[in-house]
Amino acid sequence: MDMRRPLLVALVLIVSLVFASPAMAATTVKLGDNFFAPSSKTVRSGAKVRFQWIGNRTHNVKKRRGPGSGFKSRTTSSRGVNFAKKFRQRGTYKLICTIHPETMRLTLRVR
Ligand SMILES: [Cu+2]
Repeated sequence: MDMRRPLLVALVLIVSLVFASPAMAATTVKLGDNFFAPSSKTVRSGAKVRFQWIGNRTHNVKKRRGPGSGFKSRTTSSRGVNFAKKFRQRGTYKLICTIHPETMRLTLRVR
């Protein structure tokens, strides 16, 4: 009997459980020129939010309002995921790009 098969089945089961769990789910918010997409999002407590730069201009992510201590990403024009954060405390977070605070606003609800 091939002993690798049950191991493979167990591995697939573990991987699918991890990805199916809402608390472990990752959400991606894009930073374009000059907007957040989406501009409002609801996630579950414990969710990880990845911030992906897709534009050409310089942006950042800074907490303006919301539970817990403040945070701010680096300011960069480099494309890709430049910032990621787990949100555990429930509430409404107002996030902005300090370079474009009039147009780049994100409302993140953690429930
Ligand atoms: Cu910006």
